[in-house]
Amino acid sequence: MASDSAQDQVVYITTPIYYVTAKPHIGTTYTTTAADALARYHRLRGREVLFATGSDEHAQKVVRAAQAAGLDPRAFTDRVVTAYLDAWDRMKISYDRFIRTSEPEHVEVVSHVFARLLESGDIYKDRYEGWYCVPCETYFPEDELLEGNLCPDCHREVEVLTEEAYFFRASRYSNDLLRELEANPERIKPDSRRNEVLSFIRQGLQDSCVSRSNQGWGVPVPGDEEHVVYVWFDALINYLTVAGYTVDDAKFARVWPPTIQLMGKDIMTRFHGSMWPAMLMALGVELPELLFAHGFWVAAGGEKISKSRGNIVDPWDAVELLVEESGCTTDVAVDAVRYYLFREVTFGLDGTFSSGGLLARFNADLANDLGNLLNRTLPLVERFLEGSIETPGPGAGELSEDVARAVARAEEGYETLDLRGMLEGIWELLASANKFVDERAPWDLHKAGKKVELAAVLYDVVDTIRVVALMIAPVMPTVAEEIWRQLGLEDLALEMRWDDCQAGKLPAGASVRRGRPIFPRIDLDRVRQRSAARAQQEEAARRKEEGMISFDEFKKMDLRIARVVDADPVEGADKLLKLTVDCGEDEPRQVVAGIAETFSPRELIGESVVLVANLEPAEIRGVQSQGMILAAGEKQPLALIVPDRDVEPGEKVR
Ligand code: ME8
Repeated sequence: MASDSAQDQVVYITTPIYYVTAKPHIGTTYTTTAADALARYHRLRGREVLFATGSDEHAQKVVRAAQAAGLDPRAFTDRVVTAYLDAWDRMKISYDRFIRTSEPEHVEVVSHVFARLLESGDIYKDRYEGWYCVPCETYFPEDELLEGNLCPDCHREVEVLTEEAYFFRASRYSNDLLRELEANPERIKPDSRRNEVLSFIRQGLQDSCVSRSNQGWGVPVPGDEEHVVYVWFDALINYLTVAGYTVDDAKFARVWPPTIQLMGKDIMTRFHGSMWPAMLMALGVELPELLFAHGFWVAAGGEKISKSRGNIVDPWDAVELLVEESGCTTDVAVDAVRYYLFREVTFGLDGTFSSGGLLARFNADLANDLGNLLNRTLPLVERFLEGSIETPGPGAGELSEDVARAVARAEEGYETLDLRGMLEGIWELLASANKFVDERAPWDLHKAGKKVELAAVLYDVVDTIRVVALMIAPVMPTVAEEIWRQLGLEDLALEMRWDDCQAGKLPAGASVRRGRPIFPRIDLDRVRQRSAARAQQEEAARRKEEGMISFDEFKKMDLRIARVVDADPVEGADKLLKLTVDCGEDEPRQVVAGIAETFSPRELIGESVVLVANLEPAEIRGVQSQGMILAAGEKQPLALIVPDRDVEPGEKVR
């Protein structure tokens, strides 16, 4: 971590650069929002931050997605990148740099790196044959494939690819890298991921193929235009480009090495944990201070959520759900989703995304704990202190210890990426503050005329809310600003600074400005009822699709016992008989039945059968038919459906 004393050093935070095949999903949003929260935290501390994210554009799957959309790759990537920028804007992602691998500056750096490694012998030309997964853009050794030659990651079929190619001599750095990582346990986190990386490297790093044949998309290999640089090699270099590598030495000196490189766990071991540091070693460049891999969000049922599997969960759906159910603003809903992502699951472990869980947390943590403290306190300040907070007399500072504990935990959480622990600490403080209001009962102090004590209690509570606003600001920037405004701190032009995360720093003279509740409570019963109704509708639709009918639909059928009183062939139709049946009505009916091949008219007369009595009348071969006789047999009638004992004609069948 860049220390405060290293004034010049920039806190450099990266997310992976994302494949621009579709819009962001919960996974990419997770990484990016986490990076954003960290970037905001460090800025709040007054540190200079370079927070970079971007787009990984030279993948084969991008070319295929472009083809499917009927666009050339450039036009296609332009379009998807716009969708990313828009999504990051809406999710309040405060990146300083959005890098596209198609940028001329990046292309230049990639060419430079490649040429340099060719020169040093760290890249060489050879033939390659291997199992390649096209959707994952990765070669896999045979022993890693799943049965049936399936990709171990996306479970699709892999192909054998043979080509002349360039190789990166990763094997040369295997031992050095292992030694380096073993000596620095803080470089890769969490420990579970670090152990995976270490055991991967202990098997010995293999030289890896870092070029593909040039199909017109990608960075050409310098001096050999028949090849382009492999998309992963190209993509990892983005982190160097952003830092000004080879193009701005002064900047590079200030920015490098990255302070925190965030990613999902699937791209740690093979890429960020081994190929990437080996590349840096080959270039003689310092390794990143921290590589951190978070876990995966899974959909209910344990399935991985990912683009290549097609089960995308759009974070924007979650935002819209909150707006719809609670009536909060879109910006507040964005903050609530951000909060949910870090509160629900320990950063580094897997989690299950559930809209029920999201709504429940909105009510319990945001509307009740945080919203309630604010909404109950401001009216007390208005009523008892004429809306204005002054420097308190003796007796204030009762919550100081709780504040200090939460701040220490939040600081540690932000620094070590324990985002959940950080939020838990803040929520413990909120619980203490709510309890403090209950116990000190400002309304009673007012009644008893204890003015000094009353002012001290309200000062402590408002001051605590101020510190909470500061501490949650990196995760919930809009909410923090709104609280700042309602506390009257915006009017005082008080800047948000982490250094003010201490009890007693609330300046005198703030006039509170009560607003609409930030988190309107959600009626969870109503949500449950509606979702039960929706589930029922969906079930009914599914049944319909499967050919099922409801009981009501069945009840519409008027089935009755009918006695055949007469039966005749239909002229010119071998299969048809014209029956006259008594079904208990005043007049017998005439029914045409396709049973002539199995039954003779004579054997039918006097027989009791089942009639569909409310079938629309029809004319069959010029003969009127008022109903249908039931028979078994799909292609041809095998048997008539008859009652097993005497029943009067007209009796209902049900
Ligand atoms: O990997 N839960 O790009 P990408 C949590 N271009 N995280 C998830 C997830 C889930 N369900 N699904 C995906 C690439 N992720 C490369 C990176 S960097 C030099 C090149 C995470 O668009 C995943 O781990 O496939 C990764 O961090 C990102 O989202 C997906 O990125």
